[in-house]
Amino acid sequence: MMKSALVFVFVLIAASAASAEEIHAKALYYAHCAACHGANRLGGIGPALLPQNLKKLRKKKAFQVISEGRPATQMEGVGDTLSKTQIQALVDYVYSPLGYVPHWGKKEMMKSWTVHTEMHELPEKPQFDADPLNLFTVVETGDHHVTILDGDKFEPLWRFRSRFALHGGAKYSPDGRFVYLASRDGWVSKYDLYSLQPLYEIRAGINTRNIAVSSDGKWVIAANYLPHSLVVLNAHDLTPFKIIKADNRKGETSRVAAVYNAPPRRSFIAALADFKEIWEMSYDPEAAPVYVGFSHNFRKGQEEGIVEEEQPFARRRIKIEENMRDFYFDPYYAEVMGASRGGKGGMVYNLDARKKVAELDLEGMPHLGSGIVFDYEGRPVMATPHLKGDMKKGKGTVSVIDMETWKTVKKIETKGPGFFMRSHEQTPYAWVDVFFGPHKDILHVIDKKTLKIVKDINPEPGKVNAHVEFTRDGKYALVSVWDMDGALVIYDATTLEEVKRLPMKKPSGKYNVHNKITYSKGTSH
Ligand code: DHE
Repeated sequence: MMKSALVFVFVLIAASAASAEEIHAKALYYAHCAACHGANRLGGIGPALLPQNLKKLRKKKAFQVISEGRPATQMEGVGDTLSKTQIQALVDYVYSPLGYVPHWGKKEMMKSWTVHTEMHELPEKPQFDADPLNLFTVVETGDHHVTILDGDKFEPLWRFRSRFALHGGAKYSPDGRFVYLASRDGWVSKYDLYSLQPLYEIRAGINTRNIAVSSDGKWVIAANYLPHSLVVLNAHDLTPFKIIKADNRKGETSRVAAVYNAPPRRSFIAALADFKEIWEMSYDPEAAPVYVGFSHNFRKGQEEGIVEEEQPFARRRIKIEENMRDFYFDPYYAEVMGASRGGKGGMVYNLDARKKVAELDLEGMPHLGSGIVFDYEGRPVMATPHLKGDMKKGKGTVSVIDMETWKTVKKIETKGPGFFMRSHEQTPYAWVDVFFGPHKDILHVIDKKTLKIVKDINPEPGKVNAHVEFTRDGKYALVSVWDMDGALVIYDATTLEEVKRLPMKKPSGKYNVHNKITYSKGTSH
């Protein structure tokens, strides 16, 4: 009681410039929310309550959660204690920007570091009969759980509670034994797929975009919106190795849009959301130095000195003409295709020459991150759905681009904008969902030889049916019924007939171990 009174006084003094409503909302926040969600809304045992972290939660729903709580969690409702006006004040407060970029250093990270089981305690072999390379990690966003699925029998091996709001693809160690997952709240978690248990967790950021794992299995890197940073973790136990501030030479900072592993280059590539730059950061022990300029001594005429950025993970900056929102690599990781933030087109940069080599006819927000590659008429092409289209009329596009000439081969008309696309080397078809609009329940099956839609599949009419992933051999396609009362529906990838249905809670992405670690051309990386 004493403590909350003191905090209240502190808030009043600290917020002297704020309006009466803001002070009131802050005081309510300190009294009812801060213990779990952190004094500065940065998160604690509960998720961070910042506009960036609440993007997926409508204000109306937030009002309901604050009033009634969340079932099966520690979140209790305050509907009996607070008035509707007070609850609305809390909603408005948590959706208001923080106004500064919070600090999240090694000390804060290490405070969150959690050890469930140590690496040296693990068995050598899988503790089950299933093919460990044909497992799927299925993220169920409905109740924040993850299912590890046997990809031969389509039976769950393990279901566990995940961190709040996982986002982005599951990433595996190069041998497929360990899976790494990231939450929008910045938590990175490592699990052992042989013994089906959690190992380590750490909060690498306040608002995280995605993670990538190096090809030597030594590093995990997280791209953050908050704070403006990339964080390199030791893949072994997830302890922080290096924090790379996302700054330019003028001292300005940027959000990091995404980071990916580039296997042949032995480096990570990141796109900066607020700078016209892409960065390449090498983890190759033989990496050449990255020169950043001359020392001040040289300029004063005293002593010549070239300044290098410390390796590993020194940043090689590639200047680009427009900020990249989303990107994709050619199969050799020599070139990077980017979609501009304005949604007006695309560009290709050569990572060695550090130059633009082509422009792409890619209007309408292509979702490059979910692009796939396959051979068409003897040439590699890349296919990507577009997030923009005519939702009301049910019109969308999949663009198919020749990866040698960078010309558009075909724009396939779809029944609405799609989010995810998938194929497999062993299947003649590419599958794309229609995530938005009146046909959101349909998935188009496209013949890779003719680039024509040959069938529409509708696993559950009226619901969003989306995101496909193939089994290791490409014989089965797994589709999500994206609903609280949802399912994972398994199709024979040749006959296109349903073979099994498993009930799940809003399953979003699913990731096959083999397809991911071999960087299959039909799946995301
Ligand atoms: Fe995602 C992957 C960014 C909204 C579900 N999404 C990714 C990746 C990025 C990204 C950078 C690649 C991560 C990786 O695998 O390494 N997503 C964005 C956005 O900028 C966007 C449009 C806005 C935002 O809120 O961040 C966005 N994404 C969504 C959603 O609304 C989705 C549908 C539901 C959700 O869970 O938030 C969603 N994104 C996904 C999924 C993947 C993903 C399922 C993994 C795809 C894969 O197959 O690899």
